[in-house]
Amino acid sequence: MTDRSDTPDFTPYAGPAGGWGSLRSVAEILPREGNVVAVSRELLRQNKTDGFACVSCAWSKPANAHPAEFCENGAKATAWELTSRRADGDFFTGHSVSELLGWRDYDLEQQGRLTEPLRYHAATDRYLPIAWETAFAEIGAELQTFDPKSVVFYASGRASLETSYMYALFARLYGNNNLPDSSNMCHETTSVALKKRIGVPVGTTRLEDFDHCDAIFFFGQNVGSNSPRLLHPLRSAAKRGCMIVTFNPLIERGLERFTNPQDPVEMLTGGETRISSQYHQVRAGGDIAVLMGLCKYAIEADDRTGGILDHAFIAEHCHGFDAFAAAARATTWDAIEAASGLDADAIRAAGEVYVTAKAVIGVYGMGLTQHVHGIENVEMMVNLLLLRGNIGREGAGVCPVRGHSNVQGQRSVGITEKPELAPLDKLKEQYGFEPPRTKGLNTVEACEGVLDGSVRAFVGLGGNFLRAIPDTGRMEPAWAKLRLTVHVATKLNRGHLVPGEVSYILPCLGRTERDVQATGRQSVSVEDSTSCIHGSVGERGPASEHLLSEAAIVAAIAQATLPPNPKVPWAAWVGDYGKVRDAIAETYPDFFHDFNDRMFTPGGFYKGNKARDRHFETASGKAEFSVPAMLDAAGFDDAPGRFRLITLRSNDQFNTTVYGYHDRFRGVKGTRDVLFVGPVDMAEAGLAEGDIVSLTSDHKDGVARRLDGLRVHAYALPKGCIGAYYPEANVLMPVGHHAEQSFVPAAKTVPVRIERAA
Ligand SMILES: Nc1nc2c(c(=O)[nH]1)N[C@H]1C(S)=C(S)[C@@H](COP(=O)(O)OP(=O)(O)OC[C@H]3O[C@@H](n4cnc5c(=O)[nH]c(N)nc54)[C@H](O)[C@@H]3O)O[C@H]1N2
Ligand SMILES: Nc1nc2c(c(=O)[nH]1)N[C@H]1C(S)=C(S)[C@@H](COP(=O)(O)OP(=O)(O)OC[C@H]3O[C@@H](n4cnc5c(=O)[nH]c(N)nc54)[C@H](O)[C@@H]3O)O[C@H]1N2
Ligand SMILES: [Mo]
Repeated sequence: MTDRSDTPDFTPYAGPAGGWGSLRSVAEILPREGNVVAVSRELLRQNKTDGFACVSCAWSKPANAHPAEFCENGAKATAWELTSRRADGDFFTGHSVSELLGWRDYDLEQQGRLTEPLRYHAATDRYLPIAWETAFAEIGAELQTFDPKSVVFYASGRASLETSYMYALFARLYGNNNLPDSSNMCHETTSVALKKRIGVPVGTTRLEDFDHCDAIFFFGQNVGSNSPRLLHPLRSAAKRGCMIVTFNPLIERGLERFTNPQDPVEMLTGGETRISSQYHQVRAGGDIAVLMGLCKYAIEADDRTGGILDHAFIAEHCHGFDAFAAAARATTWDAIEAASGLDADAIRAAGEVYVTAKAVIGVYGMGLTQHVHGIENVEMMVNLLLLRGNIGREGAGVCPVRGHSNVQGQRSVGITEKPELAPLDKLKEQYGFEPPRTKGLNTVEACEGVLDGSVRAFVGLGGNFLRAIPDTGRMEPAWAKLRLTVHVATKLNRGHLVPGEVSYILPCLGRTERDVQATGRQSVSVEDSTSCIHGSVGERGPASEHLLSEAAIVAAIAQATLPPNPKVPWAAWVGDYGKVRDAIAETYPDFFHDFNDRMFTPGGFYKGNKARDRHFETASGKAEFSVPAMLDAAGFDDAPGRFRLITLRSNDQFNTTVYGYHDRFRGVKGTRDVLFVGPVDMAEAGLAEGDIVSLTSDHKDGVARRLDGLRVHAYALPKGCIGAYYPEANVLMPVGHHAEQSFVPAAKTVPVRIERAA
């Protein structure tokens, strides 16, 4: 059953985010996955202290959880995991891999949960069931044959802290730091920029700050679809008069208005809360300019009247203010208008909110991080907040909204390609080995390694790497040349269907499922976007009796690959995850002391954050102002016929997982093959609603890349900006087009041209 249609419907959506629409959407999705009763029961346990941590986004989980502490998309993610469908041995016997490669992402995952370990059989071009012991023995024997430098250990940000710790240790014992994470495509820009400027790689805001701020500056994050639970604190803030100023090329419904589905009065009276007090449709890549305009406004107001900037804070805690202030004064409004696509008056109106607000939170997402100059975007956000001392006090702070439910946590327990971020000396002492000290491969470098043949093997702890990365058209043929691919997964996806010479799919338990090991029932833990650690216990019976936990799979591969080391008790760890937590506490005593005792603290236990306490562990020992060398984050010039393609998530997907073909808030029904184009651009390019067009790459490397069969849909977008869905559009993204320094693919400004069908 699919809601895809050959005659898709485009009708603007009139409702708010949340409200009856979200309940209806959940009600439509649940029966599709079967198991309505079971899923409904599980939803009541979601994000509760004694329940499981939602498998969808990483937004903070309150201590006093609402009876239904989930959102539309969290419900979909849970239903997706608990589906009654199964992609079992018969399914794989019945379909060749080449055939499945022709299926859509939706249809692949719709086959349901994987039930048995599978090995690729080249002669019949099929994945066929195999015994776990055989799989582990073969994978171990293969891994022993490689130069460690040629093997990549990827993690998608979902696996627990326990599994992630074991996985990172395994890679280092094996001999490399090749530990790219989904974060490398996501908030690595944040980790690099914030670390450099305020000394911590994460946000400084806590959930309770949303009760005390009087303005929120909201850049490039689609709260209604991607972190709907954040709508609750935003709604409360808006209701008590907090100003929310939004910058986004698209008008996203969740940032306009919201009806709380958990508020009976709002639901029954059709009440809704207006979220944004100002909404500015900045051009894609225009945020450095916007933020410079806001800073200029504040600095010049202070020059005129004094009393605007927090000079005491700047003097005591900041470095580089004078140079930055001079640069802001020298930047002209003309230049700001040209790069941002906004009127100077609009930015000044936002600036007035900033200078009058006592406490300001700066929220942002992929709209800032996924650009060639994404680092400068985040640095400018820091500059803005520093001007009025909006870091390190109540109701204020920087708030990157993380993606995967444990993506921040994976970095906290050693999944990083950067050796300086892992406590290598501590690991050496704890486990008696010489950890590798050379830098490992990030996602972009791993892709380059696959293209040039220097990467020979890929192990994926979850995710859909080959579909999420850029340049999928070039990457897939190169990928097939790998010697070994191993995927630990819950559902079939396209990345599994380009097997290396030797290839395995290893099916694992999901977080909602009961995990019983030698010492009994196990729990795991995750870290949310605001640095709080939560325990999580799965309750449901496993999707298949053959599934193993991720922890057990990682340990078994490690044991089959590595020489025995009595200091690394893989079997004991798998038997009792509490022992892994003890090991984590020993490696990271500052953050994880008394881990087992604290893991079920309501609201999570807080890791602490030095910048929040105004201890800035940067090169200068102070928070650093920085002067950007450019105002346009795109990293390429405008040219006639060249568009900035924004790759978008629909309201019916979780990354590469497509739940359905509706994007309710954007009024799209029945298709994902859409090109959103602004009316002026449509007229200039001679396009009409419904025209079928292609996009071609317009990157400086001259490589031919194209995506056919997109239906033009008129949509309010700034001039020169167009939108299409990820991951379908990834074929247009050059591997080399990424944020400088952080290497995050620049998915929000991809240079393309529109070609009309012949
Ligand atoms: N339901 C659901 N939830 C999810 C996910 C999902 O796919 N589905 N994914 C998870 C993951 S891993 C992540 S990282 C997060 C992603 O969540 P977000 O950070 O919200 O990411 P996107 O949806 O890619 O886009 C963010 C917004 O940036 C805007 N934008 C694009 N370009 C620019 C720009 O140049 N400037 C500004 N100011 N805005 C811009 C877009 O219009 C869009 O509204 O969500 C997580 N949660
Ligand atoms: N063009 C473009 N590209 C992008 C982005 C963009 O905005 N635009 N966003 C980027 C971002 S922010 C991210 S985070 C990446 C996402 O990249 P990934 O994290 O690699 O991709 P996902 O789609 O989240 O992975 C989905 C798969 O994870 C597996 N899975 C689900 N749950 C579990 C589990 O509990 N355990 C295990 N082992 N496997 C599980 C299933 O098999 C499922 O098919 O994509 C990036 N790519
Ligand atoms: Mo992400």
